[in-house]
Amino acid sequence: MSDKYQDRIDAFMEKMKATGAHEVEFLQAVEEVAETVIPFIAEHPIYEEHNILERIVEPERTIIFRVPWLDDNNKARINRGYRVEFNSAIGPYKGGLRFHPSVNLSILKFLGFEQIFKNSLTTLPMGGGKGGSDFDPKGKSDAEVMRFCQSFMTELSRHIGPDTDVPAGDIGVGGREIGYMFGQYKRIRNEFTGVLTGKGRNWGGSLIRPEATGYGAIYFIQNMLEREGDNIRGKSIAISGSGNVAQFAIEKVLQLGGKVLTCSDSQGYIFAPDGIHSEHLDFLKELKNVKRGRLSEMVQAYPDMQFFEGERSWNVPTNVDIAVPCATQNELNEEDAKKLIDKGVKVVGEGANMPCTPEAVECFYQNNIIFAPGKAANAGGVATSGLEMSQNSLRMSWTREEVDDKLKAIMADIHQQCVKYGRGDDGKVDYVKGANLAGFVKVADSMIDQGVV
Ligand code: NDP
Ligand code: 2IT
Repeated sequence: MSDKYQDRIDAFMEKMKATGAHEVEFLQAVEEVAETVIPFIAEHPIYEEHNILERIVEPERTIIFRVPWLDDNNKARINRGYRVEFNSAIGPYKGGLRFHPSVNLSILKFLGFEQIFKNSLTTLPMGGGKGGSDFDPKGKSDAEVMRFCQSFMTELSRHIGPDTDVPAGDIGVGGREIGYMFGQYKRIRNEFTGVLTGKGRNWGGSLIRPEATGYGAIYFIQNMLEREGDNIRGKSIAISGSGNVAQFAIEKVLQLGGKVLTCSDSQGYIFAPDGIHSEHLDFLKELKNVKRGRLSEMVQAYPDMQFFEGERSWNVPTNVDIAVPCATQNELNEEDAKKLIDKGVKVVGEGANMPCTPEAVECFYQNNIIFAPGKAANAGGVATSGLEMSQNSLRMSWTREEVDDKLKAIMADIHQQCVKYGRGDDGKVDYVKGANLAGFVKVADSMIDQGVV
């Protein structure tokens, strides 16, 4: 972050606010990119000549639609559906679908914008997109979720395709929802294609895709530690969330010999003084993925654990070496960052998208905490979606080991790209800068090659 360019950054952000001041999450994501990209552009005027920054912050297309469905009492219900097709310079739009009551256009634009850079970092040919709905799957029957997914896909199917736009899961969208949406797409189009990723194993899914985001985040943290001559073995780790990303981040930490002290859901967090073991993790997966229960139920089965209602994992009562937020955006603020620093945290890796507020990130930066932004650390999920697309095109499937090796190699490559673009004169790596610049250059150069479209 350079003071020299602050006026230009401020002027750019003022212009953004003039047309969309209410899109707070989107502005937050744009500002983080602008802070590193504007100084870079000043030194590389070709991007200025082609006005790339102003072009890249405008989605190519935004689709908003009504999603009518019948609940179990035959009452008509309505939700709003979205797909933000943000940037297709390096490949078909690619990115998840989120079903959560908080979903709005600002949140989906922030996620779609992040996805452009993340997908570029994976080295695979994928553009950026995101979509979803304010539908809340919690408390709904399987039949209600199916009817919602079918209605959502009835409209979405007009806009997507295996060479156009390939959605996947995100918060509230897992294997069950992808299955219902895939079935409806196939029925409407009479086509069995790789139009979605995160599919079931029997119908075109890739091994390791469910694990990929959590595993990838821990591989990335391992890469950062190795650069310091260290590793995860024996480290104490605070994790937030208890969904797809958190579950497999926990699993990989256990495999690498680390100790996970916490996980959480929207109602509170669990503290496991002796660490979460594989038996606990099996219980957690069953509880969240099959029974669709609440995390607080875990302490009934394991009385040695404690549940802190209404609190976040960052209140963990003991020291921690590493924090991995895996729940949602802005779930770790400046106060939380200070608490973690007081507890001895040395490394923070974002498993979720933008879970740390800008103030928290600044606090980590000022205190020399090694910090990995989501667009680098959680890119393993979409990278493995890219591998699923390749397998679908080849009409082949790779083994667990093959996919896992490719995932590891991609995470190591992303780490290298961050080091290349983010290393300072003192040898320290600014991973935010590195990820933004490495992600930006490939997309920007492709936009220049393809003209004003
Ligand atoms: P899941 O729906 O599987 O799990 C989400 C978890 O986060 C749950 O524990 C949920 O608790 C918690 N959570 C969600 N919203 C809130 C909130 N507003 N406040 C507190 N806790 C909340 O989602 P994923 O694990 O797939 O996604 C988690 C994060 O990782 C998101 O930021 C997502 O964008 C990101 N991500 C996901 C990828 C993927 O492949 N799935 C890839 C890359 C990033 P509760 O059950 O109580 O709602
Ligand atoms: O935020 C993300 O990268 C995802 N939710 C995964 C997207 C994908 O297409 O696999």
